Amino acid sequence: MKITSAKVIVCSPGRNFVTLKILTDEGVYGLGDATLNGMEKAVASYLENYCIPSLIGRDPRNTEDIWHYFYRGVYWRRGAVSMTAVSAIDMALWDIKGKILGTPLYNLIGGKSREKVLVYCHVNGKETGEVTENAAKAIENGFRAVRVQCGVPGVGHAYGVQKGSRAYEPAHRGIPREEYFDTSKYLNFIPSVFEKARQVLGSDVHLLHDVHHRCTPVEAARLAQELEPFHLFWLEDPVAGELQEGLRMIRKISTTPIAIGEVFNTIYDYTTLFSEQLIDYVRMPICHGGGITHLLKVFAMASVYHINSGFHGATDLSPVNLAASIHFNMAINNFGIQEYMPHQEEVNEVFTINYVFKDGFLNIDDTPGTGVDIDEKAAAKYPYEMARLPVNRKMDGTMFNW
Ligand code: EZ4
Ligand code: CO
Repeated sequence: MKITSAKVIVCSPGRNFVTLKILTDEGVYGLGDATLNGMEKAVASYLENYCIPSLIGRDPRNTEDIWHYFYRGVYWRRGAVSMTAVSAIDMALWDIKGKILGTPLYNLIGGKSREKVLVYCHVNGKETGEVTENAAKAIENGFRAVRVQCGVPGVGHAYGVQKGSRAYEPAHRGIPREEYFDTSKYLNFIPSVFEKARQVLGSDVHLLHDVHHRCTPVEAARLAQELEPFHLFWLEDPVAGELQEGLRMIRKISTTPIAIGEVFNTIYDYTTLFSEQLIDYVRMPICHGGGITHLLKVFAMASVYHINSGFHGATDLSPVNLAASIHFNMAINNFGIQEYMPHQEEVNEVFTINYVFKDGFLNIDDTPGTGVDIDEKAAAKYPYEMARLPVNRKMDGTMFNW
């Protein structure tokens, strides 16, 4: 069996997506998600100009060798752009493997450890009352876990909080916007939101919060400690992760569980975090973290240290990635939770999906491979348009040093 060609499909049904399609001499093809929010064309170019030419003629069943070819075989290892490309190639090859063997992806990586996957949704609002109302609605709609973000008094635009009634989307068309943030106002305010949320929502629902790396270690430790009485499921990205040792201070001071890694891309970002048990959940998604092949290794190592999955699943990751995440979560023992934000309607014109949300869980069917398909004609109706994530400054204009 041989790879005969591959193409990169860039489209923008409401937001930009990059999809890799690998075709074979047996007529079977596989799909991988290569979307990197705000850097789509960089990944597309790396795939088209450098990766695809050396994929042609290889046997697509050799997922392990091909992974090492594109990771260790390349002099300039790691980095978000190249790892997104490696991930997309790997996902597409596992999709092909499932299709030729006639079985869903989860069967290739351990079978079912559970029947369905617990998810959390996003809830936010401009002020505490709106947030708790929206959370109550989410719980009524079946969610058992909600991520709570709230506007901060005195801060014009808090990242992670949607504007008006539009679907939440942190990237904006054109060059990056510059936004302003005040960590001290944020730290003073956020514990009161969770106090109110627990009063209104009770203790059963899982509450999560995303700091989006906006604290120093000592600030994050204070926040984790002050949130302790409200028993969060997790506190996400409390600090930027480049300095793994920075997590030590948070751990020493608080029992609030920690999730990190949506911007990480290899196991080497986690070695200290795992071996010193500084975190509880791994956020690194299939489409940025080296695909199925690499994440199987990451989660084998994580399981030794009682660390579970908590994959990134915002709407800037395509349905191909979400389906792969569900398969992965179905199969591994150390599953934690999956982030789930439903995609906009237009996205479903382009991608056919094989998963469904019910009563707080995502369920996936037994279509062979990953089970998601792309309609290239529909994709062509939505051409790419540049959109970037914001740049952040302190209130006095200083670039943040998180
Ligand atoms: O900011 O996906 O946990 N979710 C998040 C997301 C990220 C975006 C960045 O592309 O932090 O909202
Ligand atoms: Co996040």
